[in-house]
Amino acid sequence: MAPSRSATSSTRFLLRAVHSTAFRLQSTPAPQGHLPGHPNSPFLTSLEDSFFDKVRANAASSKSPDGRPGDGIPTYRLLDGTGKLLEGVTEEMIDIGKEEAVRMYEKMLMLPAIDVILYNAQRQGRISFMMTSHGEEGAIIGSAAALALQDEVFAQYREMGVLLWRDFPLDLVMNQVFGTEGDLGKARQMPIHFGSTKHHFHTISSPLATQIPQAAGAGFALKRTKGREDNVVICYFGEGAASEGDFHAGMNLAATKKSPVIFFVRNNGFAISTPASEQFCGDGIASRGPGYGMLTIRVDGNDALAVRSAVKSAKAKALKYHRPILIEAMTYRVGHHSTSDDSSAYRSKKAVEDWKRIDNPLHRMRNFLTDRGWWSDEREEEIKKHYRSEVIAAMGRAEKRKRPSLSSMFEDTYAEIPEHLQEQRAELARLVHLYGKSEQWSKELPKYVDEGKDLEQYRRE
Ligand SMILES: Cc1ncc(C[n+]2csc(CCOP(=O)(O)OP(=O)(O)O)c2C)c(N)n1
Ligand SMILES: [Mg+2]
Repeated sequence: MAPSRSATSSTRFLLRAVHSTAFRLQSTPAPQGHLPGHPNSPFLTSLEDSFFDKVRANAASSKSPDGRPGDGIPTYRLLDGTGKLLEGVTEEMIDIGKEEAVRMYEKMLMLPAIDVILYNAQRQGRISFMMTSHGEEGAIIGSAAALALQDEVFAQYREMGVLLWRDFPLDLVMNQVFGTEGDLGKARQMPIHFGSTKHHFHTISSPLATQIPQAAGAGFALKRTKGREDNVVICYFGEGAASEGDFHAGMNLAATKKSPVIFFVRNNGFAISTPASEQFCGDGIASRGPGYGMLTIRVDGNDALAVRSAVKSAKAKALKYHRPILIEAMTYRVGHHSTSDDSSAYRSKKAVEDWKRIDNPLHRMRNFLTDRGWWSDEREEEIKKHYRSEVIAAMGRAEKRKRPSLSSMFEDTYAEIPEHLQEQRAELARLVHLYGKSEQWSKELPKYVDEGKDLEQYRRE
């Protein structure tokens, strides 16, 4: 019987792990790690050499003996798998001081602190839905740290860290997730579908890839707006979303309109249960960049410093040359897709544990800081405790707040409420009037501001 896919891939994984350990012992103390789906991608530490915008026909046809895509597109990284600078990497290349590096790591730690508590809150039935960022902390915070606070963000859903980097308050995180009257979006979105004008973070939409053409348009608008010439758009999406038609529409629009947009694809190995190996046939998503005439770079998404420097450089190039840039960040989705998913149905728990050990973005950043004397075990404990109590306190506050008033759900889309919405509002008013005192409704209504009484004025009979 043919071995199952997971058995085959875990065998491959083990072989690679053994090979890389043996290699390390024999020749170099710097573990190179590997990347999901692209174990043969060579690592580059030169930023300039890592950008490309031409299809290299001869490279594309080379295959390794077992059919994997040969050397493929290289991956830019600065740190090795343990957080040590790779050979030849200078201070100038990392270009970061203590304050910013520590802040990056602290924000990276804040993500799992929130994720663990909200994931459990969903399991306890306190919120309806949750998506975590486990494993992608380096890609998200590294990219956020490279940008100005006014650069416009179009996110997919796994990028709460960008808001945290921009000091989006924990209370607003909780108000959104719990759908309270304090939510900026008035509780009209599913949990984790954030949006904040003040933080230049455009509201997340559930339909995949819709943000890509929107980002292309926003980039074009930025270019035409006086005073915004120094800003870019960053558009995040998963490698799965890159299979949507909107990906093509957005990439082509941005390229032809020369919009200053950084398309940041998080290649985390999965679109829910579908592994990247079954989603597309090319060399990742980076291989598509030259097809759009787009300057492109593949970066180790678990190396927060490499991500930061790639995004900084991408921004500079987008502004200097008036063109969009594609960044493919290679990472791994450690958590389940969402709370509606159980990933043990399609990947082994052991494979996840192995990926967590190799190239872990949190460990690498912690070691980097510790080696410089910028971090200590005591500080680690202290900040983790601090986050835990802050997150729990903010959750407690949100849980006590009311939901927005029932009548507010009909507002804000139109300046004047059109007749069909007025009819629906009158119907809700009728139902609340009729059933409001029933056992179930009388328990539910007090959870809303005005307890449904605000609707009475709209009753038509
Ligand atoms: C147009 C559309 N099709 C399907 C879905 C269902 N769906 C939600 S997330 C997802 C997978 C996305 O994978 P990827 O883009 O790689 O992001 P990741 O979850 O890995 O971060 C799918 C298929 C959707 N939301 N929208
Ligand atoms: Mg994915």
